[in-house]
Amino acid sequence: MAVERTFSIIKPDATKRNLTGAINQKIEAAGLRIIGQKRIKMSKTQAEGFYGVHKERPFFGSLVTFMTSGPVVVQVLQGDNAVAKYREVMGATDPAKANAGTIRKEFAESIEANSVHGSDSPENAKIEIDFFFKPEEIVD
Ligand code: FUP
Repeated sequence: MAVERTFSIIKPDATKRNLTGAINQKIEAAGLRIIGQKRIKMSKTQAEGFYGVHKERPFFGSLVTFMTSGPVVVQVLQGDNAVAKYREVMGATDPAKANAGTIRKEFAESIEANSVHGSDSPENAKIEIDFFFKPEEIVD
């Protein structure tokens, strides 16, 4: 299986409740290595750019407000099949539909405040990693 990278965000609802370590534990337990990580406050411009694909959706404004409401931890994860594997560890977007043991089932508050983001394809992973990380900030 191919070694892959994916992009992750630990969202404001999770950093606020001191869940960074608990989430990282689930990431690492799944065999994914955290090869880049920094805690930032996302700007409105960054949040609007990052979620640009959703700009016509009714929840866009609220999502941007939420993502800029507190610190986030942006991460680069590496491992076999990292994109699909992290999506499994995260669980469904809506925590009510997420499988037992997933991050969103255990920690998410709502479909918006759902604790984590993970890229949905290797192509988007590269775009998202490049959006937030300089090459020298990733050490594998
Ligand atoms: P996911 O890939 O699981 O993060 O889900 P999406 O790309 O469909 O959605 C991105 C983000 O938009 C979600 F994490 C939260 C937000 N969202 C809402 O706030 N309301 C919705 O009905 C759907 C998504």
